[in-house]
Amino acid sequence: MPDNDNSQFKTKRLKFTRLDPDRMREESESFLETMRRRRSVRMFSGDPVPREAILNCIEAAAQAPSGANKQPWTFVLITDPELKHKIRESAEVEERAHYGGRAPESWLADLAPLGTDANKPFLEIAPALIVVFAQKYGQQKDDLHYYVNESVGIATGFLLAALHHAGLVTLTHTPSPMKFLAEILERPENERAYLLIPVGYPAEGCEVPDIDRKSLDEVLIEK
Ligand code: IYR
Repeated sequence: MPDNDNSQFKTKRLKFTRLDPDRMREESESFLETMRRRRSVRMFSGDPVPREAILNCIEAAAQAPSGANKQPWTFVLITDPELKHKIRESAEVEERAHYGGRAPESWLADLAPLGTDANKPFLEIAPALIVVFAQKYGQQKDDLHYYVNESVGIATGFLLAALHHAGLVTLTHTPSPMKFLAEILERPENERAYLLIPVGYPAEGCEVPDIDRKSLDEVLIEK
């Protein structure tokens, strides 16, 4: 077989409708307004969330592009209170170390405007947690995966946008190290926890840090 064997390259017609420029502007503006309202939330209500909606959001995330279409992700949806409790306990062990001296002073100073600390009650209060796992390789070690961080990052972005669009709030939580998640959730050797995402509704009177995003001029260079 030649090195660049094209016999597996099959195509199908792309489904695509062009939008007229006015409509395109409107759609993009409306999406921008929606995304502007997204905030990381740490004060959750315990109200349950519709499971179907979360499953749709996870399926939307799984539409992300990935290196060689390997789709190197697994999403674990946790609603069991006992598992949430275990995750909170283990996360807080790491976080106490982080805030109690493991993180350099400069890092803690950067976190000050966010008001975060080692207590993570939201890990039990939020009705659902989604843990995104990155698959370092496939079922076998010789089933290689490519651009795993990029692929899983894109899928996670889709997931956060989908959950927000569905009317739910999320937090991107990164207890570090996150090894305990693979252990508690009994994930196989090829998977590493990428992000822990509490999902739900904001608590009554929920407050968020008074911080802003950079303006377009600060993030855009046009040539
Ligand atoms: N993982 C810790 C610390 C933390 C780190 C960063 I960078 C943040 O943006 C926020 C928190 C925690 O979750 O508290």
